[in-house]
Amino acid sequence: MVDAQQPLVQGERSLDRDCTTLSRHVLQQLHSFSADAQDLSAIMGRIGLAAKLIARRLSRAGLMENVLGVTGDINVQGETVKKMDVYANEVFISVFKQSGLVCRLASEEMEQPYYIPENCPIGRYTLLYDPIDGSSNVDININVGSIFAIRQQEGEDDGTASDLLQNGRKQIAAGYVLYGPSTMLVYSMGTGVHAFTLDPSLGEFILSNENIRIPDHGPVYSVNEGNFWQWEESIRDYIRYVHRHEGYTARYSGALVGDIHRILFQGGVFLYPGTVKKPEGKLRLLYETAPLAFLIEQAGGRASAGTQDILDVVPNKLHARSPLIIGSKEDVTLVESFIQERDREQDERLMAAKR
Ligand code: FBP
Repeated sequence: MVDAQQPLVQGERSLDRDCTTLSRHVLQQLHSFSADAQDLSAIMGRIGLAAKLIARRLSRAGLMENVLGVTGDINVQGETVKKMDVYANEVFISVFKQSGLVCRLASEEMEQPYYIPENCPIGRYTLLYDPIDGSSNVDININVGSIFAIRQQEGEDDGTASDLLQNGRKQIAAGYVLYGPSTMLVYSMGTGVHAFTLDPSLGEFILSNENIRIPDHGPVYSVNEGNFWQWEESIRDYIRYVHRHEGYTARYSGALVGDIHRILFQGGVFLYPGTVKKPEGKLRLLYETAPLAFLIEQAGGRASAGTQDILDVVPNKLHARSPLIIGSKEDVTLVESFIQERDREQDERLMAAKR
């Protein structure tokens, strides 16, 4: 007779771990088998299925016709669309059809939210996602990712999805998938950050890291220094500082998810600042910066737009952008201190000019 209180022996421990799938872990996190908990567990299960389908396509892309390259279209972001962007976007829509779970899907690749009529109004959840993050890496087989967030629909939707234009604290879950040497899914339901690794032999995401904590400081700074001359002086000051101080190392993969994954485990800071021409920067708030801010804050880190936390930024439109400074709390605070210093100097100059 097995005594459940007895510590699991090695065999049983690995068996128990092997059985800790994503959907089961969500129920454990929510400490409930309620209808809502079952729905969220099912939603995470479907995100896992989308990730498996995309990982399979990426792993064989080089051997298949018509999978890599561009479609010739320009998306709502003004960017050239990759064939993998379209495939991955459709995968996320397909896995939620006939689910009764998600009524709306809002994506980097779609100007307006996509409604799944058979899921509305019963499905009160909205999935916001970037189907392929790091698109510039896709055709050269370097790591890419998917980013997702789940929000609850508030009130009736008149077709504008205006209830989505709220700050990131309205997210009830968020995470990313990293398509790297192994495929990993990292998520949070607001109760810590947990990572799963896809076991191809099982076809299941299995728990590999639980309650991940980001170091308070790390050596990595991750930024596209090619934009140096387009930045505000404050950001240039920070980069000059890391150039002049021991203990810093530059890492920039071209895929936000890959850079955030490194910083989550090793510490450091990722920056995509605004530029003089585009002060709001490049990255999108609702399906890139806010989901990652939710995750990193849950891991004990910080995410800033420069003068306020990313999770407090209210989008003025579905594809709103925001500057991003994210990672270890000491490093994010250090970058902010350069911005505050410049703002203080500017205020002093303005005051002096008024006298
Ligand atoms: P996509 O979602 O279109 O790939 O854009 C986001 C992104 O590729 C991030 O993953 C990455 O950090 C950044 O843009 C790279 O931008 P840049 O080439 O300007 O450095």
